[in-house]
Amino acid sequence: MPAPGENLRINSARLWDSLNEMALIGPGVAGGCNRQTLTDADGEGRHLFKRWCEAAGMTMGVDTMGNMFATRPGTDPDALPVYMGSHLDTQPTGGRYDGVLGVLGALEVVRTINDMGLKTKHPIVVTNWTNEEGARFAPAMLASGVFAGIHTQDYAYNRTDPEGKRFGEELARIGWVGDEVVGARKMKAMFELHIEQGPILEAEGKSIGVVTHGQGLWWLEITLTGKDAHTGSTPMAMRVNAGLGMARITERVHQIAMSHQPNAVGAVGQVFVHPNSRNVIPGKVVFTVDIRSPEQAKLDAMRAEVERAAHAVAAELGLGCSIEPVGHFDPVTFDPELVGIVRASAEKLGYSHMDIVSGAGHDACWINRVAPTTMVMCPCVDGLSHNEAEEISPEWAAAGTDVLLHAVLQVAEVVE
Ligand code: HGY
Ligand code: MN
Ligand code: MN
Repeated sequence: MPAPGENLRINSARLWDSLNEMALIGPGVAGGCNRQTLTDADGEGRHLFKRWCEAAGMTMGVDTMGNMFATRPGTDPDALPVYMGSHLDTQPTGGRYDGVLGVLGALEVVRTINDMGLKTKHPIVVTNWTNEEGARFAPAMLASGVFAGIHTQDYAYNRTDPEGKRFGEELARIGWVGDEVVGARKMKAMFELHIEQGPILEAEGKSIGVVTHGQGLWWLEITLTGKDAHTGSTPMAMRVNAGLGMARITERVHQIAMSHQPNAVGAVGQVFVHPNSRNVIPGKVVFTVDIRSPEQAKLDAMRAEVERAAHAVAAELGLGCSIEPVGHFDPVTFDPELVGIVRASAEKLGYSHMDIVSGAGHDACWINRVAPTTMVMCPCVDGLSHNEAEEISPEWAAAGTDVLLHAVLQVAEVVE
């Protein structure tokens, strides 16, 4: 059976409607979303996604990390399935498309295949990975990491959120502990459609990012301990100020990233100040450094320099200093054959495209360890993401999903 022609396209209006309907669950305060993992809103979004998948004739499987797998049967039940998916959880001030486009775009691919009455040899599976963001429970990509054998389930279940709630208990509370053994599923291939979350594709006027690599990441949680004291009556020379230490280290992180340009980034996004009272010198600060590079040597060098700088600042200020890695993956090279299929699909469909390295981490980065994997990206406005003002156009969403459709049909092998 020849591969479907370039006139086969997804239903863009249906996809856009589904994105808008999902965005109503866990709404943000500024037009985006706050559907953090394992909250009631996440549970509600999962139920909606399950209803949609079942209405599209798929059967839903769930594993013990809450990863969701909706299967469209193939003509050969023994053939390894072709997976596609991403994540439905969002940042606390997240956008409507980060992750969600990859899950609902995959659903739209199945809806379109159904509309066309196509059959494929390989089953097709639409996936929602639990806790990709790592905002509530670090690290990011936690459940795909367990699936890929990076983390144990016990480690994951015992991760706690800022209120001390445990991942395993929260997953049970929302009723999404499945019965499948994590990682037991075998894949022919996995595709992840995702917004770029950076400015390159829009700036270059390209509709499709052919993702060849993903940059590596370290999340280093630093705890500085000083001494709570009065901000008014304590002489400057007597202060043991953990807040000052955090400020100096934050500046050093920026300088270290700038010293490794191009292809290096670094920042501090999460800070907990204790006791966080206006007139108390902080005796303890816990903050996470996020450093990334597509180049292994730069990533390793930045980690060493940040740790050296943190201990040096702590010594200057008489602070205690402990550093715990709470997230890490090395730079990723996606499957060249699948990358070629994505590129050829974009060309067949007449979409402008360019090769790109993913700046953000994705579940695909872990699944790449256990199955041939790659990604398809579409632009986002001003490259903005992890911000409620995140925006894409319906045309960009449709272009990325059209490419996903054709790439998946090629790998799943249309039979009639
Ligand atoms: O941190 C990341 O790159 C992703 O958004 N979890
Ligand atoms: Mn994402
Ligand atoms: Mn994200």
